[in-house]
Amino acid sequence: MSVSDTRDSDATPAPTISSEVTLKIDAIDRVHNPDPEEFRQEYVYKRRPAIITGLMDDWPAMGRWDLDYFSKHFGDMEVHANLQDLDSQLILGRIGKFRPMRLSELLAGIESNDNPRQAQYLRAYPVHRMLEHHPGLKDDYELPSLAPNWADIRFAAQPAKVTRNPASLFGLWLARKLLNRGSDKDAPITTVSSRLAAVMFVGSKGTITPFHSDGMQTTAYLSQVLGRKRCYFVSPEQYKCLYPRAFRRQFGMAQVDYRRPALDRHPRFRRVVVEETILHPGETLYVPNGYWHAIEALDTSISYSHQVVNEDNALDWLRCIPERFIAELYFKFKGGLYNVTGAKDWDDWS
Ligand SMILES: O=C(O)CCC(=O)C(=O)O
Ligand SMILES: [Fe+2]
Repeated sequence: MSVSDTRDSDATPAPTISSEVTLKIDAIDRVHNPDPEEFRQEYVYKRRPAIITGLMDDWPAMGRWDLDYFSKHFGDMEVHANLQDLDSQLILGRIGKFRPMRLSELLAGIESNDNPRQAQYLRAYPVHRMLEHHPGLKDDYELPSLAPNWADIRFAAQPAKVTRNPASLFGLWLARKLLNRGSDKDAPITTVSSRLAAVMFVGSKGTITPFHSDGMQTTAYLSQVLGRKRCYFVSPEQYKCLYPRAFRRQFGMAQVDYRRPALDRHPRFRRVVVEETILHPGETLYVPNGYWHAIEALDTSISYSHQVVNEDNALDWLRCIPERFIAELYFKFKGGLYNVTGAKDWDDWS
């Protein structure tokens, strides 16, 4: 497995995170077509983020996906556009407004945006809905064979190799049963469903997803098709520096604004150590479960994210389920789950 860490010689804008934190620039390993077992040893089990190169080399999406492609095939879909106001507080669920509109209208806005204080985003849109609309989309990409996904029917669940503990083995069996149901079936409300196995991101330069860790302890493989994205990472054990909201394992939402932190309210943020990298087209970002990340687009951008549950994190996922019911009630009480998480188009959470 060869590891490299070269920064592109292109002029890259200065980091936007508050200068109060310790920032490690270009701190994430790049690995080219890693052997799956080595990748697990070096990154998955050690819970280290990585950029994987070579995984998308054969994806037709690389030559196909641009704003015109999405307008042609999905333009008449009704979506919730996230209209981001970059001067406002950058906290998940608070960043700008959500407006229902046709995707074609949103794409036109993305194309013509020249206001650096605003950004338009189709954020975390469920790919299963796009596939229902235009089944040909499935030919454009491939799930990384590196990461079998129990939340997707195309991967048969593997017997557990990670433990001999009977209780854990039973848990893994149960998680597999709940997850491996096939993407054409209705999702029971008790699970992170196969419908959430993949989400799409299409946005203008400047879009932001503020610090969060992915809900229900899924791992993410974020494949970048168009444009560059700057990624900031905070390791799981530093979570207190980000002041997460309650139920951080189910909905990992930081309350600190990483660009303009209120240090009187969030003094621990000063102590955080942040790793930074820039993700380029053709590269796949591996985000370990529970790892905090904030992502901002340096160009007009299209990315495809696999949310993965398999034997590596299925027990963490399963443990989240009982608490999730309480979390849902709590956030509904706080003003509506959608308003809090900003996940407007996720029908599985309703
Ligand atoms: O690219 C983004 O804006 C966010 C991506 C992300 O958080 C994920 O794939 O888990
Ligand atoms: Fe994420």
